[in-house]
Amino acid sequence: MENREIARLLEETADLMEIAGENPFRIRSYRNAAAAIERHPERIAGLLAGGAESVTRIPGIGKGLAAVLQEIAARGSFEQRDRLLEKYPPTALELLKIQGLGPKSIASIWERRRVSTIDGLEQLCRDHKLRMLPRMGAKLEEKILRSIAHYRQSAGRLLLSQAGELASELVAYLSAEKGIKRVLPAGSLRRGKETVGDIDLLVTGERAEAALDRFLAHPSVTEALGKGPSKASARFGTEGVQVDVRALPAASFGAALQYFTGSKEHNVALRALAVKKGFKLSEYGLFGAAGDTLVAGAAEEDVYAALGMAWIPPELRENWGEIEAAASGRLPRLIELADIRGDFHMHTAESDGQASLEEMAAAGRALGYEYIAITDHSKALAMANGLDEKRVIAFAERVRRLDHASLGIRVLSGIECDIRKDGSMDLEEDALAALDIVIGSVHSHMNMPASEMTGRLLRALECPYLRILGHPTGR
Ligand code: DGT
Ligand code: CA
Ligand code: CA
Repeated sequence: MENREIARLLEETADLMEIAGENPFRIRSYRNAAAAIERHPERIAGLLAGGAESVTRIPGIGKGLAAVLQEIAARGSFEQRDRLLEKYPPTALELLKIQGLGPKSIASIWERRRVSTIDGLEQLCRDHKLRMLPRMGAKLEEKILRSIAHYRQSAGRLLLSQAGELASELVAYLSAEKGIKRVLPAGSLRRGKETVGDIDLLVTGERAEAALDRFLAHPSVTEALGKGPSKASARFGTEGVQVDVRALPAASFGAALQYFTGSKEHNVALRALAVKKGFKLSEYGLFGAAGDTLVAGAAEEDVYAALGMAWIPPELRENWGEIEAAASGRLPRLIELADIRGDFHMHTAESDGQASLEEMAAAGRALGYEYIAITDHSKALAMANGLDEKRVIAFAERVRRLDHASLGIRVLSGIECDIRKDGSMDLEEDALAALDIVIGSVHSHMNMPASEMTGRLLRALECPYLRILGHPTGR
């Protein structure tokens, strides 16, 4: 099992413990351990082979958790998780993703109505039966119906970061097979979309077909969905993500990469243009109109070049005008990670971050940044140990005294000041004035009617010290 999967089991169990109303300190310890494991550079499964002591060295993992980890490594689950899953069906975990529904409500709905699925919950709301349960009302029913609609839109898709991690794990795994020359992600993952429906991998090399068997033999495959001579599909890992692997001959690898990178809209437009120019374009290559002479196929660049245009970065391939731009040499230069000169939003251990100011400065310098702004939470976020006016002023003073030359990076003093319900700022202006930069963010009362929320934000923007509006969409 990969660390990511072990971490997920622990997180899931912590969620179930929360639904069961168990000891908050134990729940915290599971979550902390999950975070530590996910971050840990070595494979936990490998470490465990050397005995329990090898994992108790990791901060956040004591003897009790080490035993749990050994049990997970041995049989893929552990006693406490099994016990909770007997009590609550696994679908209850999905209910936690519905905004507005906490673990206590989920437990109550299950105990009183035996409902543990999203469809069941939706029905309860539609039948106005949720409001009959203690501490629930008509307003909550409406809110939950909205949350369910929102959840369904994004359900089944992975965040780009998660898909990227899974894909690189698989790329490394498949590349280890002899006779495999290249393994590349295509599809929405290669286009850098925010979410990814399924992962598409392309393989080439004289033994590319062998990669299909190796893929299906991967220990994290949970369900094989099919295998043909040049394609295999399976559900993968605890997330159940679909992965499609295609084995391709080198001569058409570029054309296939172009085709399977998509988007579909980009492909349709490109194919129409090819036809207009007297070609035929498919995943097998760019051919003359008769379909028998291969014009381009081995490299993606050649396909675009033969169509009279510059190679188009995958991130632009959505048929939003990129084909016309490429044909007339007007493609924009994309912003790369290396273009980022600094970061204006970061928390430290002063509030709910984990590292100190000095550690953040060192990390910023290592990334090649010229500056960072430290912007911890303000006092309204008491749970995050937000700063009050006194601490803000002391912090601004501390930053002024820093020896920036020896830090090797410019550090600015800042705050992520909470915007109150009425649009006023959480801190007095004197304190805000002492800082280099002020971010204002909404963290509460997210469900106001649009006009009220707009009024609230406009009032916040009137504050003369506010320079940046934080996470305006609430994400
Ligand atoms: P996803 O998986 O929903 O995040 O989005 P994609 O873009 O990865 O879509 P997917 O996995 O269904 O297909 C991968 C690529 O294959 C897609 O971007 C373009 C190409 N493709 C798939 N179906 C068609 C089709 O019917 N026509 C054309 N022209 N291309 C297609
Ligand atoms: Ca895909
Ligand atoms: Ca696919």
